[in-house]
Amino acid sequence: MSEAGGCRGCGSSVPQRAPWSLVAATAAFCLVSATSVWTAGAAPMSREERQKLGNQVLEMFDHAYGNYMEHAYPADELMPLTCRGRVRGQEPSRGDVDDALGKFSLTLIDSLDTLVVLNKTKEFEDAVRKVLRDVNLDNDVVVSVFETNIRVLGGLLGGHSLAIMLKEKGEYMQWYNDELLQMAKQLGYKLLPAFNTTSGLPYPRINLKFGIRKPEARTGTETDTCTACAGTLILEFAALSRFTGATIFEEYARKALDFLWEKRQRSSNLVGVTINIHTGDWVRKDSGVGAGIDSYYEYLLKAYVLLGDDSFLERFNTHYDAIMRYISQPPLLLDVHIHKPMLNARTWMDALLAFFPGLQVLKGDIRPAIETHEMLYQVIKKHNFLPEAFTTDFRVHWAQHPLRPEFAESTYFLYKATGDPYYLEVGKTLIENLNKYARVPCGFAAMKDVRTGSHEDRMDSFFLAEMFKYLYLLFADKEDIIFDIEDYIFTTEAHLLPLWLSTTNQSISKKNTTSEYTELDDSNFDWTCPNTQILFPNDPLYAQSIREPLKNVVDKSCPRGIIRVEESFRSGAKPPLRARDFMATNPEHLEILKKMGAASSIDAEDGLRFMQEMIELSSQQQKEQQLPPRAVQIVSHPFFGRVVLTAGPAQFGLDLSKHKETRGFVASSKPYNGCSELTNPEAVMGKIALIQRGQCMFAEKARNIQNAGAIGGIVIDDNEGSSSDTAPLFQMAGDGKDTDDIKIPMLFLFSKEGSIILDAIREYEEVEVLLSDKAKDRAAILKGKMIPSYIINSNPEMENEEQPSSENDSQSAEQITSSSQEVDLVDQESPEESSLNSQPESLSPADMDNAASVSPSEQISNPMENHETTSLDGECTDLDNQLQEQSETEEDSNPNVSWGKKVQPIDSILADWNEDIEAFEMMEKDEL
Ligand code: DMJ
Repeated sequence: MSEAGGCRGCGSSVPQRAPWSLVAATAAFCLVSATSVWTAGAAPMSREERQKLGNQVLEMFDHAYGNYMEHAYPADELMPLTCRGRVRGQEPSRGDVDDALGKFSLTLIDSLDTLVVLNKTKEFEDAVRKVLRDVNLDNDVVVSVFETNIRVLGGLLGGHSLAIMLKEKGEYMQWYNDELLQMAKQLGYKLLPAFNTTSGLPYPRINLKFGIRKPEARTGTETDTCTACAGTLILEFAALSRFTGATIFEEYARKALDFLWEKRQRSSNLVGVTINIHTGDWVRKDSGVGAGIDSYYEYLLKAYVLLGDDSFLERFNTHYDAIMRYISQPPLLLDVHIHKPMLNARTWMDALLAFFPGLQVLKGDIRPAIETHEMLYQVIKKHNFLPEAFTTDFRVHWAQHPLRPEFAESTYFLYKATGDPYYLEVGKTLIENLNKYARVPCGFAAMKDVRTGSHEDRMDSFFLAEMFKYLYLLFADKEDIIFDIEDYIFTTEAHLLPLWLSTTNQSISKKNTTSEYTELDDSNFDWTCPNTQILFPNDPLYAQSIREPLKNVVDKSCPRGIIRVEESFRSGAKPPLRARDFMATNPEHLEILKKMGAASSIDAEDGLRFMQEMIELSSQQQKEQQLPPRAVQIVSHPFFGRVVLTAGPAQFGLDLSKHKETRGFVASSKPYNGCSELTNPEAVMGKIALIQRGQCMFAEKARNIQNAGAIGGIVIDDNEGSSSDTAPLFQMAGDGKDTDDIKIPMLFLFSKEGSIILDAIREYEEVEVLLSDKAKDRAAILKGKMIPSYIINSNPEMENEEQPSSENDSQSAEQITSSSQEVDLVDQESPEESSLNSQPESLSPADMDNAASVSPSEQISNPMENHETTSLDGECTDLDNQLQEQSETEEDSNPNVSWGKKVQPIDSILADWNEDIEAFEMMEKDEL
């Protein structure tokens, strides 16, 4: 056993585990030395600027939290686009994501300790009272054990930890009597039946009211769970045990961890993504550090820090060695197979792995942390956010981004470890991007597609639990926080648990552990407190020197197949033959092929890899025949670019990815289906015509509106209720003939998105939109423009308010008109090669869908147009793949009627918008 549970050589005057807190909470052990020697590199950021950024974070938090409380509470989450609460059973089911929602005011509970970190003590006190008054943990609803543990149990415990801290300080929370802890205990007992398996691994879901396996429970038939789901309990459960003295929670969590450890793949020391909770067999044998596994590793290391049990550190170290041997291919982290760890299991990475550099800082392994973080930052610079998944050559694989906090988390830890102001600049970029692209009048909206800037109607609770904490702490000085953050450890949801728990109620620490452990050797503590080795000996540019070689790793990356990528990054050695380079006529290639599988095991592995790559490549090529999504952005008052709709492209007409966007007011065509010569050409002339899908070919509609003088067209789906939220991207095929004559851009909107435009016309009459391949920055849309009075006057809310002067009116109206950027039909470049092969639309709607929805094999667009290509001078150009998520639309059968849907009236939305516009204009002035 090491002294004090691993903190060797710590000063004896401090509590037993306090020095570890430096490592746990902020990695300040590095900061102490790093900041004091910092002399060069990224320009230091003044205290004033850091304060300004900290204040910006506070304002953003108020915007998110305030809107949740005003428009969503007591619902679990805010739907920031429709400005109401998300109540399970009252919205179409989104599948597993909804398992986080237990009708227990999730966002409020997840925000509790953030309020204290952000110095909002008064608001914290109010929030705790609300939780005690309103939250019911006994709802008949099936929830995820993992999510409920990290968000709700963690949120209650984090709230309790800071409540008792505040109470002790003597000013706030004087009335508090462990009520949050009592709720946490009640919830803990509700989760325990999930562990009723022979393995001790918990069921993935539980009914809060009825538990598991009773007929009313509607759960308990599952056989599998993810490794992170079973392995991310120990911090909360141990804290609950130690706070309350009820040992059962820690025992159960330990048992699950022991089982996972026993089941690790013994030759690679890796774990798979999913495991059978009854047999312990690995169900998915791929292994990485992202989705499905991430916080299992995190909790092993942090359990050691919090509980001082060497066995956790030993397990973590064993896994960490395996990760660094097989998965880490700096700067990438790539999934491998647990049985064949030299074989990559994927050609892409998921966004959840962005937490890993932060964990590496905690481990004290800074170099790979800096490398991976730098690579991720470059992906962010390219797409504004980290897409849910991206390929090894940094193309978008899954385009959503639900405002995940992992990258901010790692940025914070790296700053603490290096003191390098570069990481402050990174944080500043994150703040700017959130405000520019995700901020909406009623909160912050997840990105549906980082490439187009379109939004999803969701603001997950982790955004408040984690993002604002890490961003605020990044810019804060010690004195900006009312307690010592270094006395706490962050859970995976960034909830704060006090490190003094390590010495409280320790009785269960060693019970029930199934493995024997050898004493840890000194190398485990090389970087612990007090740090005898200076991390950056005489080199304040340490971090920068690691980042430098990776500066252009994303921009200069060319498409790459499945190879051990470290080869191409690390050495000049000739990489193995890649499927996409293979030419059947090349004798050298044929020779290599022959060798594969025959001679050495390396060749055999290359052969397998090659085959796998071939399969991937062919399916990828099929996908690449699809055009990427486009954006319809409403730019007129009161939207000003905030509403971005995901639109389907057309295989004919103006290609918006190659041309300037088209901007214009919209007008409905008559007939609405656009299938014959328009009877209202004067209404659509110079405008973007709205046409309904159906009755004739898309190309025919395009020709009819073009002949009437329209500068673009939007086809709106006639299938009521269809939405880009739930349907794959739809692209409009040509008519099988030459469509070169169609010069205007055409986009497709599903019915839900289409009705947003139609509703806007009903409300405001004049609606101006921008058709483009990617939503434009709102600042650019607004620049130099004022709101014309005729539009302001159309809003009854504003009639009594001060109006702009008449001089301004005429000027602004003119500016708006001239801003419509009409497409010059004569000077257009010739359109892309049109379809050769598309199927004619029939008259039946079902057949029409078949004709127009483009399955990969039916695609007929110019492949060069859609492929990621390498130009002659070696520069890579990027046209990303598209992949749309599909979600279920099944209804929850048990809507809780008392949780009424809160629909915000349009005029109150408008009032909010107006406030927001003012704020935005102020921001703009500030920027100027
Ligand atoms: C959070 O709920 C936690 O950080 C979890 O461990 C992983 N994912 C989300 C945020 O992305």
